[in-house]
Amino acid sequence: MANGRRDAKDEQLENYRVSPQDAPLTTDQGIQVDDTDNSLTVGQRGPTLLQDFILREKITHFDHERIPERVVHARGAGAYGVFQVYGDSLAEYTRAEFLRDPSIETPVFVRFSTVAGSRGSADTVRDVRGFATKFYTNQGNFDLVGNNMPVFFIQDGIKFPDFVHAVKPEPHNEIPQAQSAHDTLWDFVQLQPETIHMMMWAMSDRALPRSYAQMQGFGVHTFRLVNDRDEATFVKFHWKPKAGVHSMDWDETQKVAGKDPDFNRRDLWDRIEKGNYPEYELGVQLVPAADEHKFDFDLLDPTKIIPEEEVPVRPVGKLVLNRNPNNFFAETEQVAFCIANVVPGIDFTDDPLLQARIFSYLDTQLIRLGGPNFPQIPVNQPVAPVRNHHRDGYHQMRIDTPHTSYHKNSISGGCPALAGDTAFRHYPEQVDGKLIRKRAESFEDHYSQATLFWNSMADFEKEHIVSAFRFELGKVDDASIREGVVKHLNHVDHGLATQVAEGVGVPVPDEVLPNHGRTSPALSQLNLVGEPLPGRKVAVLVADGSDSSSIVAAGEALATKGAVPELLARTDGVVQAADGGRVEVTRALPTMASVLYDAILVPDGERAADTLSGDGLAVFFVTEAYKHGKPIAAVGAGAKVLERAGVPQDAPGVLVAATADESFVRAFLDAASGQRFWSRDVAHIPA
Ligand code: HDE
Repeated sequence: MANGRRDAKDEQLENYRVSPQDAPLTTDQGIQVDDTDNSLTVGQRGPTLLQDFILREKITHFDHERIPERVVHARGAGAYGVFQVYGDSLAEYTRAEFLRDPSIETPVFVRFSTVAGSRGSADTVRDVRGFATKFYTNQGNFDLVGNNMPVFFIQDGIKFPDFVHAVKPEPHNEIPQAQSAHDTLWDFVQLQPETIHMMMWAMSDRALPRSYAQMQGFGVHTFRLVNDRDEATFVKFHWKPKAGVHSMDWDETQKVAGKDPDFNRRDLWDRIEKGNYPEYELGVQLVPAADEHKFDFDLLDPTKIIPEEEVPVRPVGKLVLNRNPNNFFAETEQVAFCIANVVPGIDFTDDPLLQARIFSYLDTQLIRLGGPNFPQIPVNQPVAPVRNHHRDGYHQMRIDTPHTSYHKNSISGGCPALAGDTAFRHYPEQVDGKLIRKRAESFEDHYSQATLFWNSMADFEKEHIVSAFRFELGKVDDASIREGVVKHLNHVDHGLATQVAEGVGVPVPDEVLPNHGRTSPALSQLNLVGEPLPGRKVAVLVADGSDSSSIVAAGEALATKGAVPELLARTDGVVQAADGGRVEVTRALPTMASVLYDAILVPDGERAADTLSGDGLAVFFVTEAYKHGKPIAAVGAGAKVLERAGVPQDAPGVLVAATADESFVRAFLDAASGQRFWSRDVAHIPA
């Protein structure tokens, strides 16, 4: 492990890691090979021979390298880690040992993803993010396959293919890639009002996470915890990031998609390599079985949250991601999550979306990973022992030695024997009813919680939501679809509908529908700041003549807090500091862009400030960062660069000081620790 200690999963994987450094190259058959650059030919310019098994094997293997990408969530990044509960407070609710016993460290693998884009699409698109966790518990694998938004687009899994077909690129020309701003998605939305609550989340800043370490995770469905006495408690699972919930600016995300399409993937990798391990707290909302019908929504409806103000989230444990995979394909691509993977003490509910998922995930792995033995792929193997009578199939890795492969048997002494009390048992739910195809009436209110979300947003969050709807619907060619969506928004909030209608050229709805006025403060990112400094990237703009004392003072303070200062100059190499010393440049300015950083510092130094003020790239760097609400600081002569960039010195989040003294550094760290400074007036700044 990254912290020097091996967990059970890491030890298991060690048996599969291959690194043939000092031994000669071989074929797959172990035959040593001395030339892998030239085919076997007749004479120097003659034909290549069919008998060249080295050529044939190399090409054949290459031809078969690809497997189907995931039908959704194709683009992702993963990491290993460890989960541990804080205490035994869940012992009365669940038989799951990893949730009851604080002495157990459970290894995990987490895969984050976007939903709509292909495997090679950009990270920073407007989309939901997957947050899937495989717990390798001592009672078997538990997969919590969640998202960074607590609700979903549809209520019944039978609609999933329709939804995915609508959001994916359109079938005739496969345009647009990884974007929801097109006719088919919004046509689906206008005809399926159950999507509206989720669309509010998808149009909010939650869809533009700055980092996988800075987004919440949600199990979405209501699950059950089941105790030793087979009593059940309803549960919603939450992940709360220690680094807080932070997002990017829409304009910024679009630029990052070009400047660094791997932005979130790289960020996750770098954080772990640098020891800035992403941390999340597991929280649970518990609802006693007797309270099932106490809410003004249905607990089984996955388009609804349980507001935290009604049922608080109890923090119960901690997840730390501390090791990067060794091989993307073997681990991150081949990991197979399955919502049906539950352990004793965790059970499903009758949520119709959840029920379809229980089928879908296993089914999809059969085609994606090519047969029923995918649980034997190293990343998927439980650390709990596996013994059963499943046999054969493509890619069988086990050599089962018994002469029997059936139960019951006497020949193998009845082995493996059936488990006793430790076996998985479903909650003995009482169910009775007629077979029907009809959505429950209790699932019919599609707007109240969308309104709750809207009401709970800070002003800047509301502005971003309006702009997002305007952008997305603005890309929809069919005006009747734009109008249809606006009519639904009118049920959410008339003000919202009016602003969107005005932006997309459709009539403002006449009817002013009432807004219930309720809020849930826990929904606003303003209240979810956390400890964001570790992993934040700070650009320090330097040139010959920069003052090294301000670079060192700010740089050291930032690095102590886990932030990552990078020195950018026109060219790579070194710059000569004002005191004659040499300052090493981290990256050349033309290879980077302000959108790849969280904050900017321009150190003191007359000559350097003159050079930077005359460099369009450096000036634009600062202007753009200002537009995106980032903290900007200048020391001494560095203020000239800000002036040239049109950055008002009295604007929120702009710091100018004569020297990089302690109070300046403290103020800069403070500014870099909050949300962005969204209140800046930036209308005059070109995109
Ligand atoms: Fe998924 N989903 N999903 N989904 N989902 C898949 O499984 C599906 C849903 C989620 O990193 C697929 O292995 C159906 C909700 C994540 O590998 C597939 C329905 C939530 C991931 C599938 C849903 C999710 C997937 C594609 C409606 C949040 C990525 C490849 C009934 C709670 C896992 C795969 C990873 C992946 C089906 C709805 C989250 C096709 C049928 C709700 C994070 O099986």
